[in-house]
Amino acid sequence: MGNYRTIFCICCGITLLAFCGEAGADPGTIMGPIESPLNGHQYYLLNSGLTWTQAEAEAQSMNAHLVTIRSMAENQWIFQTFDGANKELWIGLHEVGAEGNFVWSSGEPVVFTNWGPGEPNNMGGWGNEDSVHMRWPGAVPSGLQGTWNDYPDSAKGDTIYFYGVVEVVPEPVSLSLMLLPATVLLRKRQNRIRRKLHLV
Ligand SMILES: [Ca+2]
Ligand SMILES: [Ca+2]
Repeated sequence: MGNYRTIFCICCGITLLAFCGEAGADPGTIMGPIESPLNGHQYYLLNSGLTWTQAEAEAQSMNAHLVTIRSMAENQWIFQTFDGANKELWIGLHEVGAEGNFVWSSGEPVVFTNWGPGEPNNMGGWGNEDSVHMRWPGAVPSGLQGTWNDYPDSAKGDTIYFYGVVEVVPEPVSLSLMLLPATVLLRKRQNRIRRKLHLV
């Protein structure tokens, strides 16, 4: 009887652990991590229904930001990787302060843009257009796909909901970590010398 009780308790424990593990998973992402061959950074796609501000907050909770795009090659990779299933994508560009002052939420300098014709035009019907998205494959007229548009901080675009793209930039290896093997060797040598001196 005691054995059955023990087995029952173990099974309950395993079930509880599995449940806790599942609850700990991030329910906000629907794709990723996907590593870009262009820069080695990891990318995720957030679930739909988030405004730009909410998507950036979700990215920051992952110790990251909405995606920063530095070249046309990166723009095309993001478009092809995440727009493939007809999605409107939030990117990390947004307007701060004066009209027209667009900055990346990551803090990186703006070295590349891919605005659509006439954009940014700040023509939101529901308020200022201060958040930037990449146009989806279904965008009309043809030719706008993959271009950028400023838009109100809304969960839904003209036709479909937005999905945020999150970029995780790997932490640079710190100098102390790079010097760690040399430090360990030096300490070992010092200890050897101390032991020898002690024997003498
Ligand atoms: Ca604006
Ligand atoms: Ca616009």
